[in-house]
Amino acid sequence: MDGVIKFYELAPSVGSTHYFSPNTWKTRMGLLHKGVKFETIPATLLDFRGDLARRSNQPKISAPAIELPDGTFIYDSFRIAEWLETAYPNAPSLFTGDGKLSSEARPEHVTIGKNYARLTDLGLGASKPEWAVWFDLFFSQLDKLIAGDDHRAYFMSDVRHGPQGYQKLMALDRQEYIRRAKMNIQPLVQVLRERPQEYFQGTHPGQVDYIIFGRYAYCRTLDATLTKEIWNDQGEELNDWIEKLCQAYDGHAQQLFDSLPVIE
Ligand SMILES: N[C@@H](CCC(=O)N[C@@H](CS)C(=O)NCC(=O)O)C(=O)O
Repeated sequence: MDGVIKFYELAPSVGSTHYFSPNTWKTRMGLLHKGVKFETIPATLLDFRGDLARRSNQPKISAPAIELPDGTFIYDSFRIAEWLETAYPNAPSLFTGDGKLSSEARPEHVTIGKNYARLTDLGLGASKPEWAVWFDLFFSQLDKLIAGDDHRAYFMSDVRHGPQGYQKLMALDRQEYIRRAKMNIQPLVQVLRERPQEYFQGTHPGQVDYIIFGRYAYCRTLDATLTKEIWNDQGEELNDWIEKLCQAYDGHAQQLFDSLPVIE
């Protein structure tokens, strides 16, 4: 593809590049996997609701979104992954986990890999409060990142979280959520233990890995100490997998993590 793809990353406030969104991380890793040249453009929640909704002519646009050189917008991390898979056939498949090119992949292999990724995406990869622990547990850290009167008003509003939603999220028993978050991680440790040295997608990383890594990155960008306790300290296998993905693509994720200020 000629020209650079624009990758709209979710920024917590104007001027901040503290990228925390689990969904945008899925796309960031997918773009790197396919070797796509892309330019990161920070956009706040209000930019998505206003400017980007207008320019894309897609009122429900959410983060992540990409804009192709011809002006076409694609949003939703899974839709973007499916698009990348077909638009870049001469790069490794995102769904087979065998390191082979998409053009060489058997369609049924891609379908199975895609179903596995989708199930993970709608499960551990999803952020819905009350069903997933992640959004709730890290909410008070995220709250500290959201700056600017307009952004704070929108972030705290009942439109986003339902009646008294913000107050309820801020008042949670975090210890109970930490316990449940650790339970969520157990299946991951187990799978890696059963298939030593492999990735979730297979012998090579794929969309399933990027979805899980997106969840990790969300935690890591909001609270590094708690993330170590919940993720890295639960098993050597998971710790090794995290390390491999942090160092992948010239240490892209590691560099981003290292550049973040600690949220006090
Ligand atoms: N399933 C979607 C979820 C996207 C999503 O919920 N993005 C959030 C940020 S992490 C968003 O942009 N929300 C817009 C809003 O709340 O106004 C995906 O994977 O792309």
